[in-house]
Amino acid sequence: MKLRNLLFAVAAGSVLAAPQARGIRKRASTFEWFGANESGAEFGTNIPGVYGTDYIFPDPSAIATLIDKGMTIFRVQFMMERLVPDSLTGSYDEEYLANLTTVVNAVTDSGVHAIIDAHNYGRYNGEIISSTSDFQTFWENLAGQYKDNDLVIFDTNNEYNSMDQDLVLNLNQAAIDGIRAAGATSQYIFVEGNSWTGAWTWVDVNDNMKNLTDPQDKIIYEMHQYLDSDGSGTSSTCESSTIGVERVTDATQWLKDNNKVGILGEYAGGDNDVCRRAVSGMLEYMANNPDVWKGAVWWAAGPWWGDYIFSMEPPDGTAYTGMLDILETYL
Ligand SMILES: *[C@@H]1O[C@H](CO)[C@@H](O)[C@H](O)[C@H]1NC(C)=O
Ligand SMILES: *[C@@H]1O[C@H](CO)[C@@H](O)[C@H](O)[C@H]1NC(C)=O
Ligand SMILES: CC(=O)N[C@H]1CO[C@H](CO)[C@@H](O)[C@@H]1O
Repeated sequence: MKLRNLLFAVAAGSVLAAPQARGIRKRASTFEWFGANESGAEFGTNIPGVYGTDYIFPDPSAIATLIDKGMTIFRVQFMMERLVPDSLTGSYDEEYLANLTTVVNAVTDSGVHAIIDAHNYGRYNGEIISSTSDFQTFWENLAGQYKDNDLVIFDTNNEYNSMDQDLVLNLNQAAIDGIRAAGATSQYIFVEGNSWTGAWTWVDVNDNMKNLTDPQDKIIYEMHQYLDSDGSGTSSTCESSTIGVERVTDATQWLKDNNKVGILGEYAGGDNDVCRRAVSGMLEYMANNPDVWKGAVWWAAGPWWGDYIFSMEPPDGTAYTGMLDILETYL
């Protein structure tokens, strides 16, 4: 795998003519992981919805293109209601599971990591998940499906928000306990916090998350950070050219103070000069703190983004053509 990563780095280096022309220098990556979200299977509001109409699975050939660029991690979204239609502890829609597994295997067969992201905001069928025991069973069952694949990473849930803070802690702990109970002992677990797991509010909101425990000691704190004025990731305008660093500084100190490690599981900025500076400044700052930051995952690639402001989908996504040169300095 190390050799493979080295080969990717060499391959990425060969396409750096354009980035250098835009004033970006190649630096040796300090990140363990660097990649993109792979969206589609969680799309739409119809449940279960119709494959090809309401939702789609990511395209393995597009993922292969990003791997060739040097990306080493992909966060694959899915919707829990589609995977387990009856209840959190119920049986699978086997076809949806098989389709998810096809994407996961396409990633891991290439020797890079796949994050399985339950993209549910701490909710199931619109209700906040309140049973930690059901949630533990959900994760024990799902981890059982992937326990022999070391390159799978479990992401307990996307962006808990507007929930009781103890419940967020307890749901994450239940997920960890379920995953380990399934015999999945080698995989990393990405935990997320309340308030959409924002890095900028992490210290104020999610301090109790330091109490999570894992017998395998493989917890990674996944935070998200957007750089528009309200931090929602809905505008291509960034607050300032230094906003990236500013918004992750306190969280960086929290990780250091508590001997934790983190990953930026979602981030993005529009294809414009202010955002380019804001994104590269943030990544540079994180790369200079490699003891606590293990990587960053762009939001987002996927086949259905069209002309979305942050699309990393080859061959013509806005960020793929406009921002990848910045990311490539870290690949
Ligand atoms: C799974 O993917 C196949 C295409 O590969 C599609 O025909 C089928 O409808 C999908 N099923 C689900 C439940 O997503
Ligand atoms: C965290 O754990 C410590 C002891 O291990 C305990 O005193 C404290 O109350 C816990 N905090 C939260 C928010 O659970
Ligand atoms: C910031 C952002 O792009 N958020 C998106 C996250 O993914 C969900 C579902 O895929 C979208 O609805 C959000 O807009």
